[in-house]
Amino acid sequence: MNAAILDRMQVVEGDITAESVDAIVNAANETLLGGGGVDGAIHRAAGPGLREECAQLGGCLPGQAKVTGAYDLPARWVVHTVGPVFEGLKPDDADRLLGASYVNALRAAAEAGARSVAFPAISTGAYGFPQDRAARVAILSVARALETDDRIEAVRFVCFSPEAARLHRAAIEALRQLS
Ligand code: AR6
Repeated sequence: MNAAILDRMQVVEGDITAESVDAIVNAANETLLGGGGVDGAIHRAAGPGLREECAQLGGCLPGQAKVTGAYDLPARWVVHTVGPVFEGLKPDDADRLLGASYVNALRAAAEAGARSVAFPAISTGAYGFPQDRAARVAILSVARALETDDRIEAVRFVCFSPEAARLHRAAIEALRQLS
């Protein structure tokens, strides 16, 4: 992997609702009507306008992504994607769906006009994806998407624990070794 691509990817530990990037990604469910985890935090911080706009969208399938405004959040847009529920899927199928969530969220953000995007660790909470496996899929799928799309200048992986941050940094370093 080209080092210049990896330099557009950054890992931080923190709360994604505080990120002042162009677009933050929400790990939503198929209804897009809010929930727990990062979804709950984003809806609480954005205010009721976000749920009203989401209610017009007709839901979202796993691996797909839809864009809304960001209301009271510092970002300009929220990109809602639905990751896979790990249990019950073949691991390869789960990987493919998780990768699609990252790639489609990135594309939707770019089409809205975003140049910087922040991601949470999609599917690694309620949806039960093993954290290390999810971090490798997240980093590889975003790196490949950035290779062919120069609209997005910076991607930030906003990790909610030191362990998640460590796993994402390790996945970037593993790709750097291949460059
Ligand atoms: N900022 C960044 N990351 C966060 C935050 C935050 N404020 N809060 C939690 N995380 P989850 P999923 C991390 O469960 O697995 C919801 O109810 C968290 O530590 O939020 O995709 C939806 O409505 C974990 O690593 O999302 C769906 O029903 C990661 O975000 C379902 O959960 C994702 O955990 C989606 O499950």
